[in-house]
Amino acid sequence: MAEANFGELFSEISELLQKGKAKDIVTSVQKGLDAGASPGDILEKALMEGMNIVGGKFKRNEVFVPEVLIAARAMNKATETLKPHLAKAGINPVGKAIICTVKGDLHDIGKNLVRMMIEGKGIEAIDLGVDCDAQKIVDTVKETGAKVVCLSALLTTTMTSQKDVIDALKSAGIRDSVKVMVGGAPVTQGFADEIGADAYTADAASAAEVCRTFYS
Ligand code: B1M
Repeated sequence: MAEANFGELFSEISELLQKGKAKDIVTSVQKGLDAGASPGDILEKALMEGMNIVGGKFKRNEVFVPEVLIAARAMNKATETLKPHLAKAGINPVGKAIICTVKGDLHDIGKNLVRMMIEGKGIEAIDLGVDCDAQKIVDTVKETGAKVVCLSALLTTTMTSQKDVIDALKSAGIRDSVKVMVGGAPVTQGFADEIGADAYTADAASAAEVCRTFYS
């Protein structure tokens, strides 16, 4: 497929995502990869583009939770297909990082993207999933010796759970042994400073870059 034609394929992928066609989207993503489209472009110009359209419709009450959920499932299927291409696994990981979506929050697409990107930097990601309790993070830091904790929050009501994790690390006496990175749509640099996080980044690629600096 000629480079110029990827635009058409990206629109097709975006539409499949908006319709939640998980099976078809995997086929189209694979088609793009086979034709030489960059995995990063498929992610940003097709998948994230489609998810932003869904997000806008959700905001304007043009679609509702079930539609968003099936779009999210399609997004997760598509990103799983992209994963090996985005994350060229390092043979010897440079270190471990814990990643999760914080307590009360079920959004996992951004968190999964951050995980894939940090894995692409040769870091072993310990994914604790969504709705993750602060104590579970403390326990996992102690068990694994992970150097970095990556916290994702998508709701204004759950970003405060990022502070709870920092407080729990302090109470356990291990705050200084880890770097805490925060992110997610409502999170800002100002909020990160306020809660005493070590880093804030706006997107998954920057998160991976900053995360990697903590292992040098
Ligand atoms: Co929800 N939702 N949702 N939702 N949802 C939002 C976040 C919302 C903005 C929609 C809206 O109103 N426009 C709104 C939040 C409003 C607010 O608090 N400010 C909202 C709401 C209100 C809710 C519910 C309360 C709805 C309800 O039930 N009435 C409910 C809450 C459930 C809960 O968590 N307890 C809810 C539920 C859901 C679904 C389950 C239906 C589904 C999630 C499915 C899933 O994740 N498996 C869903 C979805 C899909 C969305 C939208 C449409 C898309 C989110 C997404 O995945 N974006 C979203 C609207 C939107 O964002 N346009 C919305 C794509 C993803 C790649 O972006 O996660 O932002 P994002 O990640 C980015 C960056 O933020 C960053 O990197 C990524 C890009 O590179 N990033 C980090 C993320 N984590 C990072 C960590 C880092 C660094 C960067 O360092 C550690």
